[in-house]
Amino acid sequence: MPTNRTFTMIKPDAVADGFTGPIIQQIEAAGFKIIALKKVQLSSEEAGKFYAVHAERPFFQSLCDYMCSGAIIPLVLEKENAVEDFRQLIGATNPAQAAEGTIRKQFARSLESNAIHGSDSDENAAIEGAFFFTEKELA
Ligand code: RTP
Ligand code: MG
Repeated sequence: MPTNRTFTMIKPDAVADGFTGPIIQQIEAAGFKIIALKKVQLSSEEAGKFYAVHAERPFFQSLCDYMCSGAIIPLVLEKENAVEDFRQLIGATNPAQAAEGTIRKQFARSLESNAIHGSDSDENAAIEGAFFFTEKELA
């Protein structure tokens, strides 16, 4: 995947709360182009695989239970400086600490149910995008 791309998921809390539309609107208004988008429900096993980097953390099981508790919307996005700019747009992991106007500040419920994911590096964006989408879907 080119380095001007990032990967995101609208998480189960935000999908259930009816915030998919407003969140996508803000993503596009911030200059990100949607390359790929779908709606899926993760199995517990898939959630564990996606968040394998956190396998030793105390919140891992709870995170996996949450991530497969309802539908999610994975997307691949394109913009110059995509990874960094998208992390700015979504705000801090804990919505209580997220800056005003960020997506997590506006739409997240809690530290765990924090509305949206954003890849933390170009390398992980490519890995995470390939987790959900085929090469053809990303072309
Ligand atoms: P993400 O990967 O989802 O974009 O979030 P992040 O980089 O801001 O945060 P990260 O440290 O990668 O954590 C992944 C997700 O795990 C949940 N979490 N729960 N209970 C807790 O202490 C805790 N800490 C993190 C959140 O859903 C977080 O986004
Ligand atoms: Mg992370």
